[in-house]
Amino acid sequence: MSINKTTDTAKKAAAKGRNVELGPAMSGSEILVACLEREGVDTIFAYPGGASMEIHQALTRSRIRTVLPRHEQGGAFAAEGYARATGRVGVCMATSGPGATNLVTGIADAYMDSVPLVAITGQVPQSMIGKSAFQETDIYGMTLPVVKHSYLITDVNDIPRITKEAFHIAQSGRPGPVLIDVPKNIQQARTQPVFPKGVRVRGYNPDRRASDLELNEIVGLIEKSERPVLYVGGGIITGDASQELRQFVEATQIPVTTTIMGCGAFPEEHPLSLRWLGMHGAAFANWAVNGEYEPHKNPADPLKKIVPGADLLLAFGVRFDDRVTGKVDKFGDGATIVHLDIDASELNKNKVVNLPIVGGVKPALARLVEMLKERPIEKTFGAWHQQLAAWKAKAPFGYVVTEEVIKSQHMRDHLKGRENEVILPQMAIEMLYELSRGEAIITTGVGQHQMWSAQYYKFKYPRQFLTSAGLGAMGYGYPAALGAKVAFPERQVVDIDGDGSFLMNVQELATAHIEQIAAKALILNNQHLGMVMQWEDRFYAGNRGHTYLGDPENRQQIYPDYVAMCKSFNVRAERVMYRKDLRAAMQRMLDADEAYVLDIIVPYTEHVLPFIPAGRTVADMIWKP
Ligand SMILES: Cc1ncc(C[n+]2csc(CCOP(=O)(O)OP(=O)(O)O)c2C)c(N)n1
Ligand SMILES: [Mg+2]
Repeated sequence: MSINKTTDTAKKAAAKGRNVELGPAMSGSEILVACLEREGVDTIFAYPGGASMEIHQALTRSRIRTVLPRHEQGGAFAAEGYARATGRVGVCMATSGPGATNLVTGIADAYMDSVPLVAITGQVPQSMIGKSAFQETDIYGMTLPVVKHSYLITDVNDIPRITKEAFHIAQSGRPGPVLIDVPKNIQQARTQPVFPKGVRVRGYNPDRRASDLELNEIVGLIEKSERPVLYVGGGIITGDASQELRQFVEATQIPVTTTIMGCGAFPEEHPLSLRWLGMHGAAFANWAVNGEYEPHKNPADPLKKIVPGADLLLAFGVRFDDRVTGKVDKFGDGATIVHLDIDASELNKNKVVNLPIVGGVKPALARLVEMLKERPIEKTFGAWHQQLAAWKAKAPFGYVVTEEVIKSQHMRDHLKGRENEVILPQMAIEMLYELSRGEAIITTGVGQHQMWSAQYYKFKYPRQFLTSAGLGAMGYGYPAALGAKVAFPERQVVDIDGDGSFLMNVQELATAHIEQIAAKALILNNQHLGMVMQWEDRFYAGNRGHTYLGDPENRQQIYPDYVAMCKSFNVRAERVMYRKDLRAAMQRMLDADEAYVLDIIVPYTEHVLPFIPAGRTVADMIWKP
């Protein structure tokens, strides 16, 4: 056992009663697990291998629950699901090489959507690094562009400090993923650990606050405005500011639209909710922000605004993502834009705004509410609310069962003479909303079903809708549901998935069964990569470029057979074809106290509407069903 200078100093510090705890001598692996325990970690999603099995050995002696996913990507997504549902750090772990690279998509996802994640990877022994050793990959280098921070541990004595910093960095300020790469010799080295109680990272100051001067300016802008709109996002949820947002909205009567990341940040049934905006968002939200234009057939035609949109856009905890803005210079072009964000690097990045403010949304909204008590807004924005009501009435989310659907070969193949009993994907989600009374935690894959989930399930609470928004990673839904269900065993957790997305992490059915995690999956099975197919229909004259998922030799059959597949995993499942059977089947799924898959056969001919084609403006929005 070697105790180096760091430890000696720290030991002395401990002896002097400084803010540290001195542990008994143990291995690096044991120290790491002890650190996780001190961070309050109750669950880790971890898949072992040669370079991480030492840590698994230590985990067997810990009270931390280790969930064994059946693929590291599933483990990373599950950790994210846990983190998004709780707001606490999600923890996943993998071995070096392929185990580590399998985590990368999850890490990138956490980065894009600001999810607090600590990803631990085993690494080959330090003496082997750089020698193309068996299962060596430079995971530190590979993940550099998609982490908030990362560490390669080179001294066993650094484990407590690094772990403490990693958790602090992952969850403070704008949350994100932190990677800790641990060489095997460090895991095996022994020392007497010194656990710090506090943490300070030089140069890192996540607690930024807007000044009163800046906030006063916002109040002044509201007083001058006739048509204000709040455009809020995931920052409200990660910043735990929903309560303050609601108070601010009620004090000002300013309507709220959210990003997809922000779904649930403000109750979607509230009269001042404009639901979510952007490419597939509510037409009325897009008009509220941008104004209504004369329908625009040809991108070269001049734009003609017929009703003005917002004159003040309060962009709080958002990042002007292209799926929200479309053609960015036209976005909110009639408005004075205030952008408030904890991450200074987001300000003036995608959109140059009139008033950029660095600061956390929670303290800013709380302070604004206080200021408004002393200086209430005199206006009630009556005319603006009337205009918004007119837009809501003109273009609510809606769908119709068309002749095209009923007469399609696909429906004739599968419904066999009872095509009138067709289930549209939108209907299934509406029914889930009704039967779960809007209380379920919803996860999704990526595609049309994801957009319809956000449209037809109305979210009441923050952390209720867990979706891969920025990265758009298919395969996210079911493992994320497992993570959320582990965190909240008493709540209903339902993955609304696509057949393509579900198949990407289908192995996690084994995790669900073996670990007894009762997450449900509702597959909207259209036998296609529906969202890509929609673009084919709109922009490539319907030419199918490898978007059919069924068996081309046998189009009458649903392929693959998810019910048979679930059977092999010992997971309960049933297939529903006809509308008359849907309600009872869905109720059976919701009532089950174990994992359950409902495979719902739906047409592939539906398109998600509204639709603003990428890079275009609200004038190009297709919204009539
Ligand atoms: C990992 C990954 N690969 C490819 C894509 C591109 N992509 C976006 S949506 C989509 C189709 C998804 O199909 P499905 O899960 O069945 O959902 P649907 O659109 O049919 O509802 C594809 C292939 C992606 N988002 N993620
Ligand atoms: Mg599909």
